[in-house]
Amino acid sequence: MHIIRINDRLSVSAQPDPASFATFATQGYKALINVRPDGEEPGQPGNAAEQAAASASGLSYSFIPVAGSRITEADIAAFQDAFGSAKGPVLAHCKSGARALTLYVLGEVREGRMQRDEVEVLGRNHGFDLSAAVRWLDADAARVPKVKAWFDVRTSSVQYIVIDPASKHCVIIDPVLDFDEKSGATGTMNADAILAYVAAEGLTVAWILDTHPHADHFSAAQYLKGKTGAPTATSDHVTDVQALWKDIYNEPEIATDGSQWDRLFADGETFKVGSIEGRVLLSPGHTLSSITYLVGDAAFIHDTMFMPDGGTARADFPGGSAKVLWGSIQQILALPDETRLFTGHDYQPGGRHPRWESTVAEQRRINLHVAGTDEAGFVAQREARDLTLSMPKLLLHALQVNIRGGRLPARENDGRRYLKFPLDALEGSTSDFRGQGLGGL
Ligand SMILES: N[C@@H](CCC(=O)N[C@@H](CS)C(=O)NCC(=O)O)C(=O)O
Ligand SMILES: [Fe+2]
Repeated sequence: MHIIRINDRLSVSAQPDPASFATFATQGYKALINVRPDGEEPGQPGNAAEQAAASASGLSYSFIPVAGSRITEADIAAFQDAFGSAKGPVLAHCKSGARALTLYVLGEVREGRMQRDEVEVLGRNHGFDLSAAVRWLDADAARVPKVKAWFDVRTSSVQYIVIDPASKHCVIIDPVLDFDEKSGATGTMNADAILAYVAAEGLTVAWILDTHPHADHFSAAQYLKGKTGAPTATSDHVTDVQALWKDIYNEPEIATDGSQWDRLFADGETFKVGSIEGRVLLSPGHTLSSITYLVGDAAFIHDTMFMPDGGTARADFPGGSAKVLWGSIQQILALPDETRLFTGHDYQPGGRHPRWESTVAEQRRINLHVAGTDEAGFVAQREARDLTLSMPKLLLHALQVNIRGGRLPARENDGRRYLKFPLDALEGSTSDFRGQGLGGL
């Protein structure tokens, strides 16, 4: 296996033997980046073996598995992060070295340290054909709308800004209001990062959109409305979710008419992001009021499908249905093959870095829960899996904020806000007291 030195900081290679990692460390390498999905060919050592060998040799290790045809912005950012935080020279590998070098040059061009026209020359100088990297850059430059994503590590949520470059109008989708359940502290770090981007890029926020009442985090829609003046919107079916949870919380003062949002979208309704049309598709199953936003060729599919290696969302919350979810997924998969699909969560299967963008064609072909099955098979598998999942740790915290459109409960006479938890109220949910059922006190 031949190591190709690209510059002082980076070398690339074909698949190394983990037994040589200790030698790499003595040669001065500090970090190893494995860009190769497991199982590409027989005999490949794989992530777990490489991680163990790297750790035994004192090398830092990152797993950024990509197939050449499916590189996304998240992969490029993950490579730049791993490369940028390395304490010295980095050895990045895939099968031949080409994908590792491709991820590197795409990041360098996007961050302005290299020109598009230098890419193929650099490749040729080291024996690689980087024409696919140039095609990726050209396709990316032509993509409308532009999509910028933020991954929230605490809740594994993905928040988006969708931009019409011509008018600089944008929409914000599924922003997170930070919450630490141990201390009861709320925070606006995620939302403020979005606001900073809006300001730096000179964007006008046209809409603040929620795809569904989230069960694992608070929505920052109200906070962002206060800061930008932009209207908020969600599905008109949110009233059904409000009615359901108002009873669970026994909170008679919560309005269940959706008046907490500026607009409620019916299935098929449209809105504008500058000159680009956005369309709403009702996508229930995960919740009663889940919707997909289709903006140009980009669909924000939230908790229907995750990345293909993560499968699909659970369907066991109050009002959820695996059968209904299957129908919503089929509707998304009927969009044109090249439609970009942006998911709402990524739980990083196998410990890979966070990813959130796929295409209809990819999901149809390889989604873990969808490809090669039918409705009955999907429903059986989904329901069986849901029986094994605990409720999200913030379910009871989050719903009482999110059915109020992201408003925290009103301050009480001491000036503080309080959350309220019903005990033994979620009939049929899987509790961590598995097999012992809900309490009967
Ligand atoms: N461990 C997470 C689980 C969150 C969760 O249940 N997420 C939903 C989407 S809101 C889901 O579909 N999860 C699928 C899965 O965990 O397989 C938490 O406690 O917050
Ligand atoms: Fe969800």
